[in-house]
Amino acid sequence: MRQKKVEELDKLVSSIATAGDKLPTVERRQFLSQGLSMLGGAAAMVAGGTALAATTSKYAPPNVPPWTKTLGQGVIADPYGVPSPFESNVVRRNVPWLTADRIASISFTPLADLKGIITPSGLVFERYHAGRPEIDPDEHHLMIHGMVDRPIILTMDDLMKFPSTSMIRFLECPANGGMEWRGAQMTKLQFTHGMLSCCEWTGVLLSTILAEVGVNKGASWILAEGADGALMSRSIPMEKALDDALIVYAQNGEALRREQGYPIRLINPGWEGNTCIKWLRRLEIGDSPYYQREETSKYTDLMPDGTAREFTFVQESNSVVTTPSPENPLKGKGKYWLEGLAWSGRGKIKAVDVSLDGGINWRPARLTGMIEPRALTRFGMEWDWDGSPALIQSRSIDETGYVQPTYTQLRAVRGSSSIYHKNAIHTWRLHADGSVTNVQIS
Ligand SMILES: Nc1nc2c(c(=O)[nH]1)N[C@H]1C(S)=C(S)[C@@H](COP(=O)(O)O)O[C@H]1N2
Ligand SMILES: [Mo]
Repeated sequence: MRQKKVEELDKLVSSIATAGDKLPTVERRQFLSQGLSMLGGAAAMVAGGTALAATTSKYAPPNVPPWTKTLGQGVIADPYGVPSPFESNVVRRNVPWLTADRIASISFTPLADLKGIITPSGLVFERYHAGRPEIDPDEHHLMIHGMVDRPIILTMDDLMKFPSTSMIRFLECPANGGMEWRGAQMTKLQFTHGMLSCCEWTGVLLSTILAEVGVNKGASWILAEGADGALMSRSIPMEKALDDALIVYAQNGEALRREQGYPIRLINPGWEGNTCIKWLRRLEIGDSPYYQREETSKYTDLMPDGTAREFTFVQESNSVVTTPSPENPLKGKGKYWLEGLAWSGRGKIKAVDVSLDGGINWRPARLTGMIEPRALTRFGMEWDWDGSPALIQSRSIDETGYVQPTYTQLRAVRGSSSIYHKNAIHTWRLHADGSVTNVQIS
């Protein structure tokens, strides 16, 4: 194993050109390393080999806290349950300078605070092109027409009569991380990777509906259109429609949230979130793409030779460490559970490696919990932090053998003018005081 000293690691932190002229200083990278001051305070005790912080609470055993001496709240204090007030920091947030208003905008999932792989419905990121419409399901319809034998208009009641299925799949905006690509360095994990969520989606396979209407020979594309003011629409290839595209009416066990497209949306598992049309009102079956705004002037990838790639549907494999992260700094040296999320639009995650020295040495992490195709997958690693600065990275490998690229590898193919589909290996710089900042290593 090659060894690297802290000072040498510093050299690895490349200074990428900040296209940040347009970006406020607060979100720019922090260039300077912090002093190597050791962390004071926090007495530690060792239990079962793990260093645990000594509690100073007056309610620690054997003392009895007040909530044990009184009766608690009765049932239905909250007819619809809400998180503890002590969790009030766990909320969606936006980046005000990113969009002109909150109508055509995006909010980000607080990934640093989440556990497991399911994103609670109230924390799923929101992306609107014309705001969130309020739709009465009794007044909502889904029209299916074009190259079909039996065009139909379905009510929501009609839709419920078809066989239903459920799948846990991630949803990611292809612009996730796009600001990093352009040189801005967001200060939090919520903003570097938070255009990402994972839910159990329930509904009717699009293939079931297509069988009902009878697709004509030669039909190869489907236009999916939303009922919002943007009439957001995308062209979906027939292969995806016949594979796993789902018309979704429920999310994490209850009706789809308004933010996610109530009463129905399309989910194209593993594909860019933009194709997952919300408030779905129309499916037109045709024999060529429809070249809508969101697949021509937007959501295409400008390549180094000046051409633009279109229809880059798949979200390639990606990963990020969630602890430590800017939101989850370390509190003194000792044992930790380093963990993160990995995902691939092509299937299951096969392995995740973690580096603590900016990509020089790698060691395998453990995949924990459920491993579903095209779903967020948890990884973790036991780690005894000796208190020295580190450059923490994760690298995912999916079941197709695809390995998450470095920035150098990604830019070699894609150049520097892209926004969408940034899946380069991410680096957190852990400082001696346990704080974590966002840096870029080429
Ligand atoms: N009708 C409609 N569908 C839409 C959008 C929209 O603005 N209108 N935004 C798209 C984009 S760009 C993304 S990334 C996803 C986001 O889904 P979410 O808001 O449920 O996270 O929805 C897509 N579907
Ligand atoms: Mo998006």
